[in-house]
Amino acid sequence: MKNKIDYSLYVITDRQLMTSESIEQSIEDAILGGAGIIQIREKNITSKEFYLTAKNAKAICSRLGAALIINDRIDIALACDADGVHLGQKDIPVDTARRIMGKNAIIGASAATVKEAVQAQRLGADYLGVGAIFTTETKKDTRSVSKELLKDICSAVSIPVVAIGGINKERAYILEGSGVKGAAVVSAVVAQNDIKAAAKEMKAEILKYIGESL
Ligand code: TZP
Ligand code: MG
Repeated sequence: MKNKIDYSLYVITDRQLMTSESIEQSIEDAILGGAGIIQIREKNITSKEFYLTAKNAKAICSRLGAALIINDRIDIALACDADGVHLGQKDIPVDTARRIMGKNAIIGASAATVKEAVQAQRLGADYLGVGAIFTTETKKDTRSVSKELLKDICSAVSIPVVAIGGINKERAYILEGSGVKGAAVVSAVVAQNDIKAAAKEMKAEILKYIGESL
């Protein structure tokens, strides 16, 4: 799984913003629209609810051939046999997560500076989420990353980088020439009326600017 992830369209769930009846439906529709990697991001539910959602999500991702990443929670990722975990600068360190999860887990890290990016790679991260590229209503405590800095980060590391923060169809142009392997989006997909169609259109836009074909 780990070596053949399609990072081009990375969709992150959001219970508050989603137009679907359930997280599971958001995930299924996003994958059917072309997402190769899904992250479940939950901030306000119980561990039990998180686990049950993640377990259902894992079954959907396995059936449809997408990777499942859990935000923050190594315990939930292990419990539901997810493909990996995504860690911010305030979460458990990447090398510690690696020790707990093993070599096959996909460990992603957030970085907003070259120093953080290089450090995350050195500690064993498999990919980086870099942003916020644009201001976004979806997450309050973001740091801003310019196109220049995004490029510098991509040049400084050899692992895949995905851009995040306020990226939508109209703003996918920012990816051009940056060196990213894709974009991670919340509202541009899960907050749209037709999640599957939004994912399909978003993926086409991303591929147009990162220079890969569908
Ligand atoms: N991390 C940095 S920005 C962001 C996260 C989780 C939110 C991205 O959401 P959107 O709706 O794609 O701007
Ligand atoms: Mg986090």
